[in-house]
Amino acid sequence: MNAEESLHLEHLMFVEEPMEPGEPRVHAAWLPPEAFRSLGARRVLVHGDGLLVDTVLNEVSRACARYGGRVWHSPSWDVDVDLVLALRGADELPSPAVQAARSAAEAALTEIGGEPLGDEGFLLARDGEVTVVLADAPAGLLYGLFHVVRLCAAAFDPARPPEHHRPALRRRMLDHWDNVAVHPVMGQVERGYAGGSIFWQDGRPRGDLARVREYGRLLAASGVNAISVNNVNVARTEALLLTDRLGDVAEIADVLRPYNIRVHLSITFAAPAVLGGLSTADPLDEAVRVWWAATTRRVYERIPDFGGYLVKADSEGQPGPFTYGRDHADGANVLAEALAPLGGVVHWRAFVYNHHQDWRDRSTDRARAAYDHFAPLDGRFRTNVVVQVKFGPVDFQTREPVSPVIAAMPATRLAVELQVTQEYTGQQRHVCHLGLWWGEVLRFAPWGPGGRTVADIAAGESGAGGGLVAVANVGDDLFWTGHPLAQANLYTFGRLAWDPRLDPRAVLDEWIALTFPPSATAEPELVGRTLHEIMDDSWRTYERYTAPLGVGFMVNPGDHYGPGVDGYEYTRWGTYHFADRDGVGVDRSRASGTGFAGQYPPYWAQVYESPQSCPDELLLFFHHVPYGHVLHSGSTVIQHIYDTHFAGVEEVVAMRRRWQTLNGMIDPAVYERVAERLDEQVRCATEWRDQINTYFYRKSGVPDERGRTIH
Ligand code: GCW
Repeated sequence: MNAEESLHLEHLMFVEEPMEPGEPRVHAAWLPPEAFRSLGARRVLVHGDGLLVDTVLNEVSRACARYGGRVWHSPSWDVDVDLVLALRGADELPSPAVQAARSAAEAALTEIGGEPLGDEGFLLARDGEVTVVLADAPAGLLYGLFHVVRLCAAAFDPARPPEHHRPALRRRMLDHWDNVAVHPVMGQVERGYAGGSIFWQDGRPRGDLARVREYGRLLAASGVNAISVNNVNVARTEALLLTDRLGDVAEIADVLRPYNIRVHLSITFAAPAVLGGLSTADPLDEAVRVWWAATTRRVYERIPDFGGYLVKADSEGQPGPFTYGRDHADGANVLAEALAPLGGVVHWRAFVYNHHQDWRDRSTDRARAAYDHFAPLDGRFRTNVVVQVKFGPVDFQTREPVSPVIAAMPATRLAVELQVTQEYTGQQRHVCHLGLWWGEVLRFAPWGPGGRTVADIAAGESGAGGGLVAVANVGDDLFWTGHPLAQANLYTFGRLAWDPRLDPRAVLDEWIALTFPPSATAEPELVGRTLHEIMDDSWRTYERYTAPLGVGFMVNPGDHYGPGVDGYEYTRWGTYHFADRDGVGVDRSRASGTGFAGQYPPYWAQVYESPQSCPDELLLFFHHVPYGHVLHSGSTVIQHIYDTHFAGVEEVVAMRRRWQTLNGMIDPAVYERVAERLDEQVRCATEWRDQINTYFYRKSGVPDERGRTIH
C-alpha cells in the first residue's frame, strides 16, 4: 500500500473531524462513515416526531450528505423512496406508494404474529422496492436504523422476509468504574486499561461532551440503554455527584438522552451522614428515610429520566447497613422507597464477602459468600430493587462456574454482571474475545439441561427481570479500549444483552463488517477470516496459558496482571489454590469440603460434587485432586497443565503471525497498535507458561511426558 492509499484508509476509519479543534481524531469503532454507505446512497423518509426521531433524522441526513442519498422528514412529501422509517402512531403519508408500503409492513407484522413492538422493538419488512422500518416508540426507530446500518445492502434485498426485533432484556447496562478524583492507587478509572475517563479528569468533568455523545451513539448501535457514570467504590468527591455536583451528572444525561441511554449513579450508603449531616445512615431511621426521599426528588428535578442508584454496600470497605445491625434488604429498600414514585431502580450488588480472611482458616469459602448473604433475603426486596450478581461466585475469573445465587432468588429481580474491562483476562493488552464465554454463561441452565437459562432469569417473566450489566472497558484512549480488538467485547456485550440467543461468532461478524467495512478494506474476506482465526478462540487460548482447570487467581496481587502463582496464597482475600507436593485445587464438595457445591439446585450440585462427574474445566474449582488424577480428556492433571501451557503460547505466536498478514490491508494505526500489543501478549504468555509449568514441576516432581523445556 502506498502512502496515499494508507492515508485514504485512515480517513475512512476515523470520524471525519477531530471533536475539539487541535485534538487528535478518535477511532470511529463500529460506526465509521463507511458503514453508512449503503443507507446513505438511498432515498429515505423519516416519519414521526420526538427527540429520538430527530437522532434518526440526523444520522440519516449525515449519511445521505456523504453518499449522495436524500432524506425527507414527513409528512408533506409525495416522493418515491427506498427506505421508510416510521412510527406507527404517526399520520398517514401523502405519497400513495409510500403509504402502501407502510400498510404492507403492517400486514406483514400481523402475519408474523402481530405481537406489540414494545418500547424498543421494531419491524423490518420489504414491499416491492421499499424497505420499511416500523416502531411503536421512537427508541424502536433508533434501534431499527442501526439494524439497517448493520445489514448494509441486505436491508434492501427484495427477497428479505419480514423480521421483528425486540430486546430480550429490558435494561442493558454498562457500569463505569470511573473516579472523578484520581484515586491514589486505582487512578482515574479503577481497572481501566484504556487511559483516563471519558467523563472525569482530575476531580472535574473532562469537558469533552462531543466524545460522550459519540460514545452514546456507539452504545445505541450496540443496544446498550443505561450506564452508571462513576465507580461503585465511592470516595468523597464522587459522593458529591448526588448533591452538589449533580449538575455534572445532568450534563452527561442530556448528551446521552438522544441515544436512549439513561444515566444511573453509584452512591455511598453513608450519604445521609457524609452529605446530609445526619448522625446516622441507619436505613430504618425516619430521618434517614426522609433524607433519601428529599435528595432523590431533587435528583429527578434535575434529571427527569434518571435511572437510579447503584450500590456496593458492606463490601471491600464500602459502608452499608451492617453498621446498624440491618441487612441488605433493609438497606436496598430505603433507597427503593425513595426512587419508586419517580420511576427509578436500585441496583444492589451481591458482591459481598469477608476480605479479611485468615488464609489458615479452611472453613470460610469466599465462593459461598454471596449466596449465604443473599439467598435468605429472597422475597424481602421491593420490586424496584435489582440484586446485581457477578456471573461467577468469586470474581470475574477467566473460568468460574455460574454463580448459584442466580438460581436461588426466584422472588427477586436479578441482574447478571459481566466484566467487559479485562481485569483478569489480559487487561486489553491481550486479545481475549469474551463473546463465547458470555454466550456459555447466558445459556447455562441452573436447574439442569433444558431448563430455564441464566438469560431467562435476567430477562424475567415478561421482561420484568433485572437485565444484564457489565463493567465498561472504555477510556479516553484514541481507540476507546486500548486494544482495538477489545472494542469487539463492548459491541458483543450490547448485542448479547439485546438478544442472548445470538451466536457470538455471528456478532463478531457484524462487528468486523462494521469496523472494517468491505468497501474500505483491501481483501475484506481475508481480513474477516483472519480476525475470526485470531479472535474466535482467544478466550480459550488465554485460559490455556493462565490458571488451569478453573482454579483462578494465580495473578500478581494488586494489579492482577501476569502470573503470580502464590501471589494470593497467603493473603486475606480468600482466593487460594492449595497446591502442595501431591495435588492442587479447592475442595468445595459437600462430603469433604466447604459445601459450596451444595448451593446449586440438585442437578448441578450432584455433577459438581464428585471429581468423576465434574467437568474438566472446573475440576480444580471444586476439588483438590492429585497431580496424577485422570481427566475426562484422558490426560493427567499435571500433563494437562504442561500441554495447555505449551499450546497456549504456540497459539499466541500464531495469532501474531496471522496479524502480520494484515499489514497494509487495514488502517495502519490499528495495525500498529494491535501489533505492539501482540508482542506484549507473546512475552506475557511465555512468562505465564514458564512460571506455571515450573511451579507445578517443582511441586510435583513429575516430568513432562514430552520432555519439553521446563525451568
Ligand atoms: O474484581 C474486583 C476488583 C475491584 C472492584 C471489585 C468490585 C470496584 O479488583 O477493583 O472494585 O471487584 O467488583 O467491586
